Amino acid sequence: AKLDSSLDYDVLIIGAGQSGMYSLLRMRQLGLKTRVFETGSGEGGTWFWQVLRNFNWDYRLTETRNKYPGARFDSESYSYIFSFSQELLDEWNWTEHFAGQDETLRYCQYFAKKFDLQRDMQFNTSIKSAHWREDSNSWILSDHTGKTYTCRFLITAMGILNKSTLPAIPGVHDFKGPAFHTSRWPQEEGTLNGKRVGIIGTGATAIQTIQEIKKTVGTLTVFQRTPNWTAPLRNTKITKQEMEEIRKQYPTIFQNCLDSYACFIHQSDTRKTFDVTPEEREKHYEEIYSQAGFSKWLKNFADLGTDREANKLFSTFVANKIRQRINDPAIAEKLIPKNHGFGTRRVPLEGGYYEAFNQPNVKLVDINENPIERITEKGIKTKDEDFEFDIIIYATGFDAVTGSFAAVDFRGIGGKKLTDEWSDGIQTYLGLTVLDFPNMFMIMGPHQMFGNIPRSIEYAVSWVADFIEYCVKEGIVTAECTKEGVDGWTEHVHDCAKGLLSNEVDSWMTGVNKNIAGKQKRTIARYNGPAPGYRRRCDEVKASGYKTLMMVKDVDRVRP
Ligand code: NA7
Repeated sequence: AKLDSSLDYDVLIIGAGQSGMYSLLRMRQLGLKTRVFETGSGEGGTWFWQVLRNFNWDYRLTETRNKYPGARFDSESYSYIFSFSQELLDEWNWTEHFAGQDETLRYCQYFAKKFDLQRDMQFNTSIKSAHWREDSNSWILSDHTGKTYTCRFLITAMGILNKSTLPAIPGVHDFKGPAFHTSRWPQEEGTLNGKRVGIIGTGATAIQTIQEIKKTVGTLTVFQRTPNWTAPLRNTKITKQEMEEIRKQYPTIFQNCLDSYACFIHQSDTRKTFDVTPEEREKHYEEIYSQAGFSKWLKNFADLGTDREANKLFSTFVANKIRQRINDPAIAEKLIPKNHGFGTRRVPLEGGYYEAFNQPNVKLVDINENPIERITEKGIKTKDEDFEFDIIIYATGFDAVTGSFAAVDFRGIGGKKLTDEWSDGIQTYLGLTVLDFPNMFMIMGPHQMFGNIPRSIEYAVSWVADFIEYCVKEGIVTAECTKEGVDGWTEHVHDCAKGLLSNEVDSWMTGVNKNIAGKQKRTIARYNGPAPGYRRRCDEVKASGYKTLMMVKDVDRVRP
């Protein structure tokens, strides 16, 4: 039975990635009539593809996917999955410590199939607007065709990195050959074989791409604006026997993730950099550097991210590792970041990235010295050189965190626009709700804990599901946060960010995207405090019977 027979659905969910899939499962378990809308033609979110219809700049291509060469986890595969079902853990076997995109997508598809999720999913459907209707305590959504759908509760599960951005460079549409963003990769095999390729960007995506395509391109020219600190991923295959061992370790793995600052498997060292002797320090640096995954970042001394001198020491250590791998010292210096310290931006992980620059057919262009003037019909024109390419790749990142919200016309009480609500800075309550947007819950919305995202997703979906269950049981028709709650939470989120070196650096994590007019300045877009603290605060709200939320019961509504 539906909560309200006048509505089409009890719950609507935007997005069929991991957040949307798990939300659907939980809503179904509550017996609620639920539907998921997804722009792409299948489930899996980031690990599938995003937009088929909304092409504007890669219009020459018919089928593209977020499947660039080398796309894979930088987190341990077995920490990047759902933990709630023993059956899932028993059935699924990983073949690599850091799974590639294919394997992760297969996991998402397996998950959807296992719980028969597709029957409540509507693909190739872009939600364009979501408006709150005060008279009926409900949401009305409309899709790209103008079709509308109504519901009591709305869950946004749109992901934090899916609205890709092209560089704001003159002539970006002028190039006559294939030019595409990494997340819209054309699927024809061998696209790059023997070709003259130019790539703009040196973020996590570019690094994964470059180290893979260096093997097949004719020539590769890398346009770098800001070098990133990157360190070896050290990926290996998982044998059957090893997988059995991992399976036995799952409870410990998930507990470690829960206990750690950002939900990762690695525990930070409790010592500070200058608490130990230089010999001990060097030994610890070597040890974590030799390990796989984010160990160099997350198992570092406790003050890596807060103490400038401590950070400088480890940065120098990594710089020397980089120098050892590059033949030309001048190129090595260009690839070593000078204006920010190790770990103050998301640390991309690599396997053979630096060696690409030892290849005679790979060229590094530092665009600070030699700026790009424009994209031309034949390639890229810089101040000093006119490059001709067969293909241009834009590894230029995303309109992160808020981009997917800006793409939908969200209206709350009194027609208030969500973009207006956030125009002077993001404000939320728990990162899960927004003032004057009743019955709307955000999974991986701003001011929420991100870190190891599937861990954060699992928590956020559970919190929201528990709250919706409470509303259903109590006959609550509207639930919303208070101004007081929002102010307190926003202040807390800002407090958590104080003293972190990462907040002194431009990156998508500090809300900066130089290609977007409204994102030139740093903001606090994510929860920077420890994940256990984030969860404790949300748990407290639940334990208090959600006293900090304003709720209206059905009986209140019908009262004269
Ligand atoms: P990122 O990390 O945002 O990287 C984008 C890269 O593109 C970065 O090197 C940018 O340089 C560069 N960029 C962007 N615009 C331009 C222009 N106009 N000119 C030159 N260079 C430009 O995106 P990714 O896709 O690599 O990674 C995003 C996340 O996805 C990643 O953290 C993972 O968690 C998954 P900049 O640094 O801004 O100078």
